Formats: sequence, structure tokens, C-alpha cells
Amino acid sequence: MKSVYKLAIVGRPNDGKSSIFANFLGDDEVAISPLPGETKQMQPHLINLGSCAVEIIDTPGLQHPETVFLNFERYRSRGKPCAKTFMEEFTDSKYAHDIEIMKAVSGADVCMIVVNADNFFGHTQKRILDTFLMLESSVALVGVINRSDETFWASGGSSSSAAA
Ligand SMILES: Nc1nc2c(ncn2[C@@H]2O[C@H](COP(=O)(O)OP(=O)(O)OP(=O)(O)O)[C@@H](O)[C@H]2O)c(=O)[nH]1
Ligand SMILES: [Mg+2]
Repeated sequence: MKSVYKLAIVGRPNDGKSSIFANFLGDDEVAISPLPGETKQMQPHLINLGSCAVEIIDTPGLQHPETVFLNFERYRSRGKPCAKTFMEEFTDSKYAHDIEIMKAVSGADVCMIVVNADNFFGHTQKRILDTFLMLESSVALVGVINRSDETFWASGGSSSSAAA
């Protein structure tokens, strides 16, 4: 058993990653915004979940999902570790948010993929799911459909703005 497990929260901008992070932490100080791009760097925090110590990491939204997906496919076909190789090849500041995500998922035990229920079936969303499926098989993937209160339960469901 590991002494500390690493859990990275990933997804598109504005889909509720920091809201979920704040719920884990029970912390009102986490920066959450209705505007995309609020989280700019990965935010690690150590918590206890039951008997496990977990380093939980909030990340910025994936900025270049198509580029990341296509390069992950290329790395995988060459047997290279996708996140680590992306970090080595992409150093331009325009990929800063994507690189932060790669740092967070490198060596992660769990990758929590947050998807907004509003665009669950969209092309970009599918790209993101397919991308993280290419991480090493040692990474457990957990999908979270967030903000489902606004879509599935519009007529009287939960009105909470907290994460699912
Ligand atoms: N109704 C509803 N709103 C939510 C839910 N989760 C998050 N929000 C709102 O969605 C907006 C974005 O939430 P954030 O948690 O900042 O999203 P994020 O993925 O961290 O965004 P970036 O840091 O920009 O990538 C905020 O206005 C939240 O209050 C939810 O489950 N239901
Ligand atoms: Mg955020």
C-alpha cells in the first residue's frame, strides 16, 4: 500500500473541476469562477480519505484538446509515456495549461475526468475521454458528470451550485 496516493482532477475549462476540489477540501477559499480559465496552475493539496493519504490536484482546463489527443496517439504508437513525452516536446507558453495538466497526471494513481453534462456528447469531450484513456494502464480513470442539476433535473432537481 502506498503512503500517499495521487489523484488529479482534469477536464475542459469551466466544467467544475475546482468546485469538486473545493468539496474534497471543504475549503471556501478555492478560486471558482463562472468564467473559464480561472485555474492557471496545478493546485496540489494533501487530504485524508478514510485511512488513505491523498494528494489531490486541481488543474487548469485542457486548452488544446485536439493537439494533445493527436500527439498522445503518436506517442502511444511509439510506446512512449504520453504525459511525460508531451511535457518534453511542448514547452511553448501557449501550452502552459496543458503542461500543468501533464505534470499533474504524470505518476497519478487516479485521474478524475470531469465532464459538463451540457456537452457530454460533444466532439471535444469525446477527444478528452479518448486522450486520458491513453495514459498508462496503472492510472485508474474516474468519470464525473458535473452540473447535471441544470440539464437532467431542470424541472425541480437539485438547485445547488456545488459540484456533483
Ligand atoms: N449548477 C452548477 N454549477 C456548477 C457546478 N459545478 C460548478 N459549477 C459552476 O460552474 C462554474 C465553473 O466552476 P469551476 O469549478 O470554477 O470550474 P473549473 O473547471 O475549475 O474552471 P477552470 O478553472 O476555468 O478550468 C462556477 O460558476 C461554478 O459555480 C454544478 O454541479 N452545478
Ligand atoms: Mg478551476
